[in-house]
Amino acid sequence: MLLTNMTVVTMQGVGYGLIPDAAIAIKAGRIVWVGPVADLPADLASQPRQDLGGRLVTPGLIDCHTHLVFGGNRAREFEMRLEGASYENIARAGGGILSTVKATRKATVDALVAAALPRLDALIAEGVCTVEIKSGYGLTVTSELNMLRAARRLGELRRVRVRTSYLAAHAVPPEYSGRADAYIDEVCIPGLRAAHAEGLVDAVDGFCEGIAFSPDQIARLFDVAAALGLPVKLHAEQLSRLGGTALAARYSALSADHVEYTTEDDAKALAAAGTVATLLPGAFYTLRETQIPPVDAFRRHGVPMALATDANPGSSPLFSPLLAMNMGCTLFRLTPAEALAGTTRTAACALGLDDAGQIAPGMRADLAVWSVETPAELAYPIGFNPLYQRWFNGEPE
Ligand code: DI6
Ligand code: FE
Repeated sequence: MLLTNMTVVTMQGVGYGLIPDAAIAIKAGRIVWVGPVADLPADLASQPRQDLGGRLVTPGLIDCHTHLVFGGNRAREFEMRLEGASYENIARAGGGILSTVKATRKATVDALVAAALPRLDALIAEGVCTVEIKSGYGLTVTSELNMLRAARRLGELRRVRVRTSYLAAHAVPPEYSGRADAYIDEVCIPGLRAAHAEGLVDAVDGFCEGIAFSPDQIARLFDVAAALGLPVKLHAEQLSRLGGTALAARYSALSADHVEYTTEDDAKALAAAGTVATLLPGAFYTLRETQIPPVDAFRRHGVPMALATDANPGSSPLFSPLLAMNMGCTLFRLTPAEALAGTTRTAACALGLDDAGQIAPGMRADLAVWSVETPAELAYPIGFNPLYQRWFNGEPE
C-alpha cells in the first residue's frame, strides 16, 4: 500500500521533521519507505495508492499514562471540591482513590471492560493507537489482576495497542490503614509476582506521595520489579517533594510522572538516567495546582518530555489527548512541537517502545490523518477534533 498527497510529520530528529508532498509505503503493518513523492523508488511506485487529499499525517498518538479501567465515578467528589474540600483532605477521609477502590472491587472483569470501552473509544477517536493502562484501584491481589485482565481484554476488543502498568502501590487500602509496609509486603509484592506470572505486567508503577507511599516503600517494590526484569515508572512529586524523581532516576525508570515539585538537580538525574518526564496537565488543571513542572530545566538538561491525559475518575477526568496537548501548551508553556513529540515519540520512550511514535522505515504503520494544514493546529483548538482517519497496524478505518 502506498499513501500519497499529504504532508508527513515524521517526528524524526528535532522538531516536526516535516516532509511536504510526501509518500509512505506500508508492508505487513510496517512502514517500509517515507519521503518526498518525487524520490519514490520505482519498485514502490506501482503499488495500490491511497490519495490523502493534501492532509497532514502524524504518527498515531500514544497516551502513555492513563487509569482507564475503574468502577464507579467521582462526580460527588467534584462537587465536594467545589464546596471547598481539597483533594488531599478527601483522600485522607477515605474518599478519593479509596472510593473508586470500593466500586472497582465490586465490579467483574466484564463490567470493568464495559465501563472502560467508551473511554477508550474517546481516545481512539482522537487518533490514539497505543495506550498505557494502569491497575491501582483494586488493592487486593485478585482485584489488581482483574483490572489488568480488563486492560488486556480492551486491547483485544479494539484496534489499539495496550501497555499495562501494575500500580498496586497507589493507595493504602482501609484494611491496611496505618500499615503501609505490611501492604507492600503482603499485597503489592506477591500481587506483582502473580500478575507477572500471568503475563499481565509491562511495567511497575507507584504513587510516591504523602497520601500514598514513601520512597523507601516504593524502592522495595522496585527491587522486586528489577529482579523480575520489569521496567519501572513512578508518580513522583505531584503534590509535594518526597524524592520520588531521584528514586525513579536511580532505578533507570522509563518515566517520572507529574513532576510538578521536581527540582533542577532532579532534572539532571533524569537526564543522566535517560528517564522521561511525563507531564500531566489534566491533573494540574483539575486540582487547580499552581506549581508548574520545571519545563525550562528539563529543556536545559535534555530531559525528554512526554505528555498524557492521566485519564482517571478523580484528579484528571480527561479523555482527550488533543486537549492534553492544548493544556500542555497553555498551562505549561510547551511549544506545539513539544506537545506533539510528547504524545508520539517521547510517549513511546516512556513505554519502552522503539517501534512507534515516529514515521520511519521499520516503525509500525500506526498513523493519524488530520484535516489540518500545519501541526500546530492540533494543539491550538479547544474541544475540536480534526481527525480524518486512523491507521492501525497498516490498516485504515
Ligand atoms: N496520581 C494521579 O493523578 C492519579 N493517581 C495518582 O497517583 C489520581 C487517581 C485518582 O484520584 O483516582
Ligand atoms: Fe496517574
